[in-house]
Amino acid sequence: MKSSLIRQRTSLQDSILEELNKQMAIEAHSCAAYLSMSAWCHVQGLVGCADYFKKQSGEEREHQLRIFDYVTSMGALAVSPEVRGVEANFEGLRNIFELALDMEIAITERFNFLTELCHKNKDYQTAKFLQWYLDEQMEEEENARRCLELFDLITPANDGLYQIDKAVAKLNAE
Ligand code: OFO
Repeated sequence: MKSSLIRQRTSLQDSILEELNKQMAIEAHSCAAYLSMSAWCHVQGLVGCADYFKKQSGEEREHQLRIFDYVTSMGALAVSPEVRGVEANFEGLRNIFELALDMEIAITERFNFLTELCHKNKDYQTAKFLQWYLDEQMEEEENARRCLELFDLITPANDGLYQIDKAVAKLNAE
């Protein structure tokens, strides 16, 4: 490869690059996990929830690519992640909602950690880039929490599941 084609790394420090690549892998895992939840909902006939989780999956892919674009635009190497350990079977819809909320809370904690790391290393540019994710996580956690609330508000007998499915479908439109 001609050396003129190799881009110079700029201000992105190794420790931050490593964590951003790790975060891309986490977003890719969330993307696959939501798609798996969507598939499960589909075979249960819960099409509203299936559409909701499919949309969530697409958003996680966008989150991954946003980091990919940032890392590459900084002249550093973005690593395309391998995705493993995606659950395909679930105990029920409530279990899925609980897993989704846990996943989003864990991701919020990751972005808090990443932002703190940037401040410690005086990388204010990446800290600014991460602010979008912190805002996004508030919304993601709120939706995941709302799904669980719906489950508790509407008795999950058979007709209750139908109502939950319709109510979750509306979250997509908001
Ligand atoms: Fe990308 O973690 Fe949810 O939003």
